[in-house]
Amino acid sequence: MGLFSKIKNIFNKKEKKAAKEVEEIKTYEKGLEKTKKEFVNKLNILGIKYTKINDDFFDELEELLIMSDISVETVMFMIDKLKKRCKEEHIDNFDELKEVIVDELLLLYVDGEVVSSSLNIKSGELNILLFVGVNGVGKTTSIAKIASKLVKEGKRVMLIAGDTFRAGAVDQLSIWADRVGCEFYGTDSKDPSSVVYDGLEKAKKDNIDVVLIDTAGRLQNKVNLMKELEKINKVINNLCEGSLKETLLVIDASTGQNGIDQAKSFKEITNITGLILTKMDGTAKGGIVLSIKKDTGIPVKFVGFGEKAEDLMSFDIEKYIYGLFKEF
Ligand SMILES: Nc1nc2c(ncn2[C@@H]2O[C@H](COP(=O)(O)OP(=O)(O)OP(=O)(O)O)[C@@H](O)[C@H]2O)c(=O)[nH]1
Ligand SMILES: [Mg+2]
Repeated sequence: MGLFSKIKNIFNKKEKKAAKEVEEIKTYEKGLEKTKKEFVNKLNILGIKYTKINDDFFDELEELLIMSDISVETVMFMIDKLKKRCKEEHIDNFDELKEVIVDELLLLYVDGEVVSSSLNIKSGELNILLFVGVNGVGKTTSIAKIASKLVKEGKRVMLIAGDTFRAGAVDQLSIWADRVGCEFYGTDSKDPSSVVYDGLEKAKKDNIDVVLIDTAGRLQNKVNLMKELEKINKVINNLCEGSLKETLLVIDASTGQNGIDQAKSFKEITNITGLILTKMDGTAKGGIVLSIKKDTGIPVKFVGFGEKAEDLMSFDIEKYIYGLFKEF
């Protein structure tokens, strides 16, 4: 039995069990509707066109995978692997190949590792989460959504408004802090690293468990952005050595390959520990999840399926694969 069949069996059983699990699976399915329509339906059409697998089939499959925003390099790797398995396992029809395709897509992400999507948060100490990403991708709302989850878990949470560039950014975060019911520090009369300094002093005094720091997305160029993040990192290190647990890069999934390029650029600037892929609900480019870890080496920690707090989900590769290929 292939990996996907095993996952399907587990989830079919799960659907009869925990209500929370069922809700989560539904959110994945709904959030992936557009990707399913574009990608999975087209795969099925390919299967109708080619009942027997041949080179033309693989050419079209290659094209479809590239169109789904999986990088060319990864697609080539995947096609080679599929061809090899077809030969070795004597697969010559689409129905048999289907399962192999899904398994290989899953393996693209997992790649022999145990990939954890949970945040590196330790109890009994200060944990700092830094959020970075270009403008408009969903940094501030992701912070609010994650803060809301942490507050519900009973943690003392503080948001720090390190975006002092965009007019209204400090107020936006402060409103979120009120809504979520957590502490807040911010002022736009200082530069970001001073705000982070003062905010962290307050967090230490107030015995905060988790601090989430918002940053600006619209620094004119890479050098400026690098300098700013360097300064913020220095402040965190000087004041709270060992407390920076995650630097999370937020990416708008609908930007596809461009998002992967952003991840590569940010990786050069700072130590990114996890990705948040937002706006999956609005795009057919949900396949980006599968190749982004292979292309960048960074795991996906959260995926965003909508604007509500519960639409930001801890990333679960099995739920993702199931949501996408359930009826495949
Ligand atoms: N549909 C959908 N919308 C989202 C999602 N995540 C964020 N958004 C929306 O995207 C818009 C921008 O979000 P922000 O959180 O302000 O983005 P930002 O990165 O902080 O933007 P700047 O501060 O301007 O750099 C908001 O209208 C959000 O509601 C998602 O997963 N799905
Ligand atoms: Mg923002």
